[in-house]
Amino acid sequence: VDWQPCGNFTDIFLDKSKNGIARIAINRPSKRNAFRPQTVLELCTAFANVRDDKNIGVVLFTGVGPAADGGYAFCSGGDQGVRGDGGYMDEEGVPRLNVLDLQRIIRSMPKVVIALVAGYAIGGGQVLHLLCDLSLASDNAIFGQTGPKVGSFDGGFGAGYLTRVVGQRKAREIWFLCRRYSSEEALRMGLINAIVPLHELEAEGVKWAKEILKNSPTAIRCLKAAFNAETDGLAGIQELAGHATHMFYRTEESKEGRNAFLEKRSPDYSEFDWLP
Ligand code: 2NE
Repeated sequence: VDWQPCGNFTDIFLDKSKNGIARIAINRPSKRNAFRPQTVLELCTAFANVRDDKNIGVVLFTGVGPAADGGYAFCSGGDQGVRGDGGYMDEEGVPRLNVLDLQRIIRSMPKVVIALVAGYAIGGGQVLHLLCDLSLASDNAIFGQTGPKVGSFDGGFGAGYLTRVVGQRKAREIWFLCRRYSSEEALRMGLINAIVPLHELEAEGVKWAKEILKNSPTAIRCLKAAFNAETDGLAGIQELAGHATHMFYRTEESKEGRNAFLEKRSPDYSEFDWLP
């Protein structure tokens, strides 16, 4: 892939290709790609950049690896080294949980986000992989929660959406016992879409992305919002409705309303049918 580096980041990489794919990678391998507030801020910036780029339809979200000690990770959650009282401390000493903003951006952006999980997806990193639309894992991937061990939890998407994906029994097991699960176990419980040999992970992600990119962008964006609407209440319906409005604005019927207002006349909708 003809990756072109974009932006000026310290904790992540953002690359784009000319064929509609972007790659966002957490670049803190020595910390198993744990995120600090700066990491999350950069991820939010990168995802927002990709969301606004009409040439990009699919994002591959991954972690840089291996680390110097040979260890691989997608993400090991919040950096416990900067965890203060009330959140993860940023450079100004403000306690933050800004990963929740990132979760919402990934979930609501009208593009397909594919997690490429090589190594650990643990804690808040497991939640990030869960929120991606699709997840491909290498054969060395390991999934799990540590929240109750380290005095934390994610009771939002981390518990609720996990339950939708793996069911009540398994979700409670994952959070209450804090065990680690192999990629085979993750596949069996529906946490991931496929297992791929480690060194083929990115190539497989690109293959899935290319297949998606052959399809209708509008159908995909509406489907993503529809899947979200099933679980996200009014916020999910808002997304889907927003796409409907977006499409309606492009019709002659909608334009007639706008034009009539601007021309200071009554709108004439007589040529538009009341279809069944
Ligand atoms: C990820 C895991 C299982 C990897 O184990 P291993 O044995 O492969 O590596 P090791 O030696 O533990 O880690 C390598 C280096 O990365 C650092 C370690 O401290 C170590 O550093 P050095 O000792 O070499 O200096 N590291 C790894 N994860 C880190 C982390 N999260 N924060 C800071 N440094 C980290 C193993 O490392 C592990 O279990 N990590 C901790 C996972 C964890 O508890 N994450 C936080 C969960 S809470 C959360 O993410 C969260 C939430 O629940 C709600 C909202 C927001 C966030």
